[in-house]
Amino acid sequence: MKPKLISFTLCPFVQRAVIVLEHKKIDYDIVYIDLADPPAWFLDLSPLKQVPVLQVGEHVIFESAVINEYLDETYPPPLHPRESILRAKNRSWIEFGSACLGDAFQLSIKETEQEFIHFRDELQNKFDHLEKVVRATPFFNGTAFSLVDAGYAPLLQRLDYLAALVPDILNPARHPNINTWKNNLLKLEAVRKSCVPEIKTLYYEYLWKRQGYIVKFLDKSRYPQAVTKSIY
Ligand SMILES: N[C@@H](CCC(=O)N[C@@H](CS)C(=O)NCC(=O)O)C(=O)O
Repeated sequence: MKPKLISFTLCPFVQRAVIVLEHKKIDYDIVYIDLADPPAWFLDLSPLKQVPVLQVGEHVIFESAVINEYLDETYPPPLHPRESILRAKNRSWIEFGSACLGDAFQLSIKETEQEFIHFRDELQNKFDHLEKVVRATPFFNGTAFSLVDAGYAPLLQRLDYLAALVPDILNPARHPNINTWKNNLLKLEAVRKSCVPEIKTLYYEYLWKRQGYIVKFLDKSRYPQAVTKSIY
């Protein structure tokens, strides 16, 4: 049964699942919805009204980490480590990645410099922990690409875009392993194919629409001056 993924172009959580679909070369369909104006069928389908949702026949699976576990169990080769203790640790770090995505999102939309700095520091402090466990040779666990890599690539891609505006969002001197890991992940074909080609432009347009503190660093001449603030 060909899985169908319900997506929104800018969603990093959907990208986690697309990376696994692409890496495993699974035949899948993808349907994009507009989260600002979600269709009725989506609101019926998605219990949390969120993407990603994976439809497999009449079955509906939601939550990116759960979708990736399903894909990993169903389509060989397995991407999680074989040893149960390592698998459990990888799952813990995938959860941690979701918390980092939360900080990255907040720092990209908060309106004051103080709030921006707060979430930047939250993220840096979390990265102090992550730095100690990332091998980056070239992947999180070492040589094998695994679900935890798919869990972080969308975050690291967005941080790369944000750091192009405010360099100290990423700190290679403080987090050298994370920096190397980011560069290794962003080169992968599955990661490049996990989003629409115009993602960077769409991401900056999204920042502009949110009008957080960070838009101070965008080239204002490229965006409409009359802004209708939108959350999507
Ligand atoms: N914990 C969820 C988070 C998914 C999520 O936050 N999706 C956002 C888009 S990136 C969404 O659908 N937001 C719509 C809403 O919350 O109403 C996962 O890992 O799949």
